Amino acid sequence: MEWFERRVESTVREFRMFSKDDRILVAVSGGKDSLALWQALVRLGYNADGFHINLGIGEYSEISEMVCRSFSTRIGRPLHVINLAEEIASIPELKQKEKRPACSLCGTLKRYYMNRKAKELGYKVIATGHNLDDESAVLFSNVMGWDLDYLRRQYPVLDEEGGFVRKVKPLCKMTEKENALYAFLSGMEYVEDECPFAEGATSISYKKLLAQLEEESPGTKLRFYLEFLRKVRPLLVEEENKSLGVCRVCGEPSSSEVCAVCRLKERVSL
Ligand code: Q46
Ligand code: ZN
Repeated sequence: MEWFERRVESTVREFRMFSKDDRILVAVSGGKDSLALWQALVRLGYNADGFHINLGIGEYSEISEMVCRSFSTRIGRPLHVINLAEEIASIPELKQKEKRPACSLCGTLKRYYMNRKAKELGYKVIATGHNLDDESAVLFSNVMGWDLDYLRRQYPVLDEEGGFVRKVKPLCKMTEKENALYAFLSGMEYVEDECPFAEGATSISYKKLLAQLEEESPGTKLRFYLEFLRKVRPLLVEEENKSLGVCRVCGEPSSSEVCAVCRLKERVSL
């Protein structure tokens, strides 16, 4: 556990994610990664509170919220909860109305409300529990399509910019296994079931491939990810300078006149 926490701390320092004076909002789903992150940050003396979005996905969401609430009590830090059904509509409802994959809607909405609430509540930084397995799988898939915009944005720190709160991934060097072990050793209760919509995620096949490579040659994942950060990403950043506007309706950052969530809201309220 000490090793884990030291490694989280050194990652935070290496990428200059935040300091002990910053107010940090940790996005928690109820799964082991995000709860491990929250606990590690608190134990390291960071000023970190939790934020949970109830997605309205039946029993899965009910249990997730409960787990987050009891974890918040356990570590003695406040948890902010919002309910998607109250803000706009639940994920299953939106999927029905929009005929779009649940995860793409869910991703947009999580990003939006996380950012919005962080600002409303006065937090300077949003921390998420993305791990090395997640990051290397996403990198793999972006490399397969040579998606330069996505590649450029793939960094464990996204600075505050044009209405976006700073976003960080302090577990980017930890594997899922390490997070699970930390959670286990802490005697933590977390949600083991996956979201019922998780099945079709394309990143799963990349995770499998990477796991196979890792098995044959340990360290592959970490090398793949860190060498990208060190050697390739700086080249991509150099020639980038895209400016974002703000949504005419809600004032959140958006590349179009009315942001995706406000357009969605308009459609579902018809
Ligand atoms: S919660 Fe949301 Fe995930 Fe469920 S609907 Fe898809 S994106 S799988 S991290
Ligand atoms: Zn908007």
